[in-house]
Amino acid sequence: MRVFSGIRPTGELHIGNYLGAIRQWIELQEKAECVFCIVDLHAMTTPYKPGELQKNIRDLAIVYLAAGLDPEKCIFFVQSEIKEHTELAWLLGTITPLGELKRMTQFKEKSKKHLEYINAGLLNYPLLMAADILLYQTDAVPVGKDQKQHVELTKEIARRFNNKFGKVFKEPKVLLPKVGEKIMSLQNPKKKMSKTDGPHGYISLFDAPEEIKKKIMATVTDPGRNIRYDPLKKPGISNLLMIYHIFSGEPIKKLENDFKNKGYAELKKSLAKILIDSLGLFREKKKELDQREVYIKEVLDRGTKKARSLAALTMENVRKKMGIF
Ligand code: AQP
Repeated sequence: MRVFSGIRPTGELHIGNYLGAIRQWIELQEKAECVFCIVDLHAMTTPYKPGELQKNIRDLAIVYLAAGLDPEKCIFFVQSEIKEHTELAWLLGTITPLGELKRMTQFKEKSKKHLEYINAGLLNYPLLMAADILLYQTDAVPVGKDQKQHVELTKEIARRFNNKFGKVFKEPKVLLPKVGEKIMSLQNPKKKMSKTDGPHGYISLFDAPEEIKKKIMATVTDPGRNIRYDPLKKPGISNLLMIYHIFSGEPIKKLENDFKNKGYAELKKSLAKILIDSLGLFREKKKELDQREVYIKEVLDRGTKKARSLAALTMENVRKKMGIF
């Protein structure tokens, strides 16, 4: 089975990115051929600082390594290093109706969020994502729930291409985590946790213990004192219980019981401790990797070489089928 996924180098990674995507990747690298990308071209579709992009790419490579991805078991590389991604995205655009791109939830949400920056790249994001996935003959794409719609569109595009020009692409399926597919913002539990929403809404994988404690204690919760998992009526507390459950391994029912006659503050204090302990390892590994510039470059270069040969094979086939050889 071939697996592909990627993350935008747009800043600090948070526990939502970890639980929705990376945690699945770590399991998958043991049983599938995995290709994990740092999708820098996607990062340019929302406001960004060119002077910070290279640092963000390097930091994301460190996250991949610190989280436990093993470059001996999977390929990882930077998207813009392989020109086939943009070439295929263009070609896929010629067979994709405009209406399908306009109805994508991410396009609508990000257009609302960045009114001054509604660029064509944002609209075409799913085409580039489809190219990323289809170039590697991907069977499965492990992502959080917010990206499900894009993977479904990719499948549709692959099917349309194969019907029109002859079979080239596999039709990929989406892989959502069993739990944690959508971790909510700490400041607004009705919205998903997001890197670009400001640091108070998320816990970064590298936050210091005192920051973790401060952010968890300041989490927006719900009226009342009852600690009960009910995402509709109690979105704030349910989000905290879900995070607690995944990091501690304790069933939610047991947590509800343990905190039955205790207040929200008790739950928050205990969760902060769990997070501080769980994320301690990331911080240590990051410190070590920060000193290993040459190694990180080598890992990415090696990944680029492997990915490039896979991408070139698919592209040769696409070009032939579309009549541009
Ligand atoms: N809150 C979340 N819960 C579960 N999974 C999540 N993902 C993102 N947020 C959550 C998953 O993380 C992967 C990487 O996402 P991305 O950086 O490529 O883009 P994104 O979905 O736009 O992530 P952010 O954090 O919201 O970043 P910004 O603020 O830059 O847009 C994906 O698999 C995603 O599903």
